[in-house]
Amino acid sequence: MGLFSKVISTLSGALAKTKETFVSGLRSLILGRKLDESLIDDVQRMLLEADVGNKATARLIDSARADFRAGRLTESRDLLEHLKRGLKTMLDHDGASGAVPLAVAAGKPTVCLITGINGAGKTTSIAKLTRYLQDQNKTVLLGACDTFRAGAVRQLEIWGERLGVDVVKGNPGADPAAVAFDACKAAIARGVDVVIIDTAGRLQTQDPLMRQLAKIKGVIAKSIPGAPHETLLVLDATTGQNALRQAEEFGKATGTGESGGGVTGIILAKLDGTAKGGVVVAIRAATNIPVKFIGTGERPEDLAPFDPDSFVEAMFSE
Ligand SMILES: Nc1nc2c(ncn2[C@@H]2O[C@H](COP(=O)(O)OP(=O)(O)OP(=O)(O)O)[C@@H](O)[C@H]2O)c(=O)[nH]1
Ligand SMILES: [Mg+2]
Repeated sequence: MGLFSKVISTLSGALAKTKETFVSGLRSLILGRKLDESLIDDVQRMLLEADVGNKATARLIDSARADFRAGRLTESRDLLEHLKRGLKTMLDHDGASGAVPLAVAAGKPTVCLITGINGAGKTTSIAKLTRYLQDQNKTVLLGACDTFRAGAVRQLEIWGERLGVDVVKGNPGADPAAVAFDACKAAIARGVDVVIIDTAGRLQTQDPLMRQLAKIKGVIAKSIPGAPHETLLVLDATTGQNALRQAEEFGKATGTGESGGGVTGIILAKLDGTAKGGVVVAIRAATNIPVKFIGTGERPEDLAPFDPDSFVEAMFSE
């Protein structure tokens, strides 16, 4: 089996539930029926039910309808191919195909700040990201800046022990920005490649906590110019349209774009076990934040760079 097909078959297993509702549903809806306006209406409804979102659904359906009316799309089985192509094009970031890579700082270390709401999968995703970076022969240091939740530091330390990476921590209740500062300092002193900063869960509507996040960022930027190089928002795919709203609102609340500010990428966790995988399409259509990784389980190896082509192939594979 080639590398591409291996990736697809692994992904395909993780996406089983999404495939069941989304693609199998589409297939049984479309195949065997005549292609007409009412079939296109039914497909539209199905895409919305699969959490693909209003914007993305409108784009896919408008283009299918236009092609149907112009006589370019005549067979129902071609509609499936049309949707597949449309999804791939829509998921490509800024017209470029392939996964959007993690930023790499010009000098060491690269700083990745991890944020998201409570229980989204931040700490577990950090463990997975660590494993991913280790597989690329990068050295990693973790900063335990969730000084809020009892047990959060210990949870990160346990991952650190398992993965063989050091964790910088403060006293319980310590200022998370001070811990972030210490982590950056230690990373510079030890010459590690990447420092990953864990933070407490917060809602984008909690002003004091959002200000605290800004303070953490400010301190990181002061100790390492240009950092954090990545601010990764972890979203829980099982929450469907809620995850989409968080992407939109966290993006706004933290600003967008320039280095050191804004959400630079999304880790979409818990894609396994959910039928709402279509949300990745909704996020892509509604925000300009690239989904950089997808989480497909609770083990360190259950993380994959988000590659639109293999994702769509896996979704449509039988
Ligand atoms: N199935 C599955 N479970 C996951 C995935 N990612 C995280 N989890 C589980 O989700 C739960 C919460 O994960 P955490 O990593 O602790 O989440 P968090 O965002 O750090 O939570 P707080 O620190 O409390 O805000 C844990 O039980 C994880 O094992 C995933 O990709 N798939
Ligand atoms: Mg956590």
